[in-house]
Amino acid sequence: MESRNRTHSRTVAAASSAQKTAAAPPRVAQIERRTRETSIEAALRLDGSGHGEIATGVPFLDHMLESFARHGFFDLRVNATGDLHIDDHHTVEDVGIVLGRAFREALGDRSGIRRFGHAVAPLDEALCAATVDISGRSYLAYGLEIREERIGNFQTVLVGDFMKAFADETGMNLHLVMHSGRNPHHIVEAAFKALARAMDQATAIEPRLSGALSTKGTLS
Ligand SMILES: [Mn+2]
Repeated sequence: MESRNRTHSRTVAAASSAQKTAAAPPRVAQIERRTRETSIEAALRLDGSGHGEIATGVPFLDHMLESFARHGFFDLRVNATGDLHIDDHHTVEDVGIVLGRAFREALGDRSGIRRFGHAVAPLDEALCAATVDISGRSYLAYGLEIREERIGNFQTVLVGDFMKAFADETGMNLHLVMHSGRNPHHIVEAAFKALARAMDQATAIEPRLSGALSTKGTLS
């Protein structure tokens, strides 16, 4: 009797989890945004394998977004053309906007997601932490203190502009904390890796959860 019950409950559990898998639509988004300053297309798959195809015209940003896709296990394609003859500012900020919109769209009403994520990543002497709450409220606390004005040709001040745009458009609280660091390339790359890992956690489906992880009952 006891063993029959166990068999029965296993069968029910297997059937309901198979149903869940079959019913879940892919969490993807495709975004296009064109202004007089930039033209950007992005495709995002949250449950990906870490494949990045990034061509923004800003090589350092490409490098950071490749790393972000890889370490967050997101499949991410970004194509951008912008007014780089002026400087990189519009392109970097607008890529942040489009990436945020892609996350917002792929997450839908945010039901079922773990919502919070936290990760710390080192790169040699640099150690940076990212903490996110994909709550629908946007806030950026930006704690990267970079003395150097540039990484190659890339203006380090643009990292903050990118993060602000990304947090605003995703609709999330984002805290970036720098514990240590000297080399600006290392600092920014450690921050992007921490961000990737935190976003991977926060966007993951929590199997114990039905609906939105909020006492208000909604995150949309
Ligand atoms: Mn690097």
